Amino acid sequence: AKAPMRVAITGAAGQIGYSLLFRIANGDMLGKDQPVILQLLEIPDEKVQKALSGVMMELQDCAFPLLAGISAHSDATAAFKDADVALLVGSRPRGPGMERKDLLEANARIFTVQGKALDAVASRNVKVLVVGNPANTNAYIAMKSAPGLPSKNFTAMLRLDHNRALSQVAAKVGKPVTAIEKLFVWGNHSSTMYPDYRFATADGQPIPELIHDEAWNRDVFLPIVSKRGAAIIEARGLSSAASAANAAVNHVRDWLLGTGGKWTTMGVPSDGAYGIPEGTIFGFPVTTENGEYKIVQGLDIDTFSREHIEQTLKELLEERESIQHLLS
Ligand code: NAX
Repeated sequence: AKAPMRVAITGAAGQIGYSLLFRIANGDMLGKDQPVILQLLEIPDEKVQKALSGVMMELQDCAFPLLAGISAHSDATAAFKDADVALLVGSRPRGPGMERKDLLEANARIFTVQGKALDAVASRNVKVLVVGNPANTNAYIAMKSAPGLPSKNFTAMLRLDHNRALSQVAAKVGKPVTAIEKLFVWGNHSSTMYPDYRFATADGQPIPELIHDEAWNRDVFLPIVSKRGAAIIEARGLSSAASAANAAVNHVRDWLLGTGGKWTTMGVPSDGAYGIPEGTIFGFPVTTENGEYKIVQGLDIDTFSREHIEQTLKELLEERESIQHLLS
């Protein structure tokens, strides 16, 4: 039997955690033959820790065959000890009267601490996925705070945007999602991200030939994908949780187990591709193999795409600028 893998999850008593932990313990993320140990981190608040203990009781009550251990923590260096995978889900939500800048700063502090803790105690090859918003900038901060770990191991979640785009395109062309390939999303996980189906195919047929409608792309598809999070809050009274957990499972699964040549979307530190400054955590098309991702290179960027890529990059650089003084 395989040795258990250690998965650290922050914000474990939150909404996304309530879906995510059970999917991981069920083997959906690391495979049906891979035992897991869950190392859960939450804020020290007594009520939150109590809620976390309730989630742990439920995990036990599932009697998951692959669940080899669970622990709860309020300290990052304890939670991240020897972690093979770290899912940084917990972050500071926007409170009443809080400016965007305050939010960025509050999160910068959290992700500086957590980056340092990963650097100190996690596996030297820990794979980090940041879900907590602003995800790309938080991932950047964690990466910069962990100089002893490979930068390439710090990623941000664009997969929910990717999956949203995928389901919209599949519905538009009347094919199952499994028929669609080479679709992906550029940029920041925010309303500025840019889903791109110019290279996508459905059962091998180019999507741009099937959807011969620039107005649909611009006036329907882009707004639906970019405002989907808001539409869910409006409908449910709560933000996306099960779909976000599912996207996190998809992201890590593809990263570790490989896409078999297929493209997906990950927020990863730029290698300078497409004019995105090196180190910027940006949504790119990637393929994965043997636990490593590769940015798909050399795609043609037309004027419309360039504008959208520049817009999402600009936002990201502004976010970084506003927290830069907290790094070092
Ligand atoms: P919840 O507020 O339900 O849960 C967050 C949990 O994180 C809380 O229990 C809180 O106590 C905990 N937490 C806060 N600071 C922490 C810290 N320093 N260490 C450990 N735990 C801490 O939010 P939820 O709906 O679960 O969403 C979590 C995050 O995901 C939010 O930042 C949200 O904006 C973000 N999202 C990101 C998405 C993406 O695609 N990248 C999509 C979904 C989601 O909106």
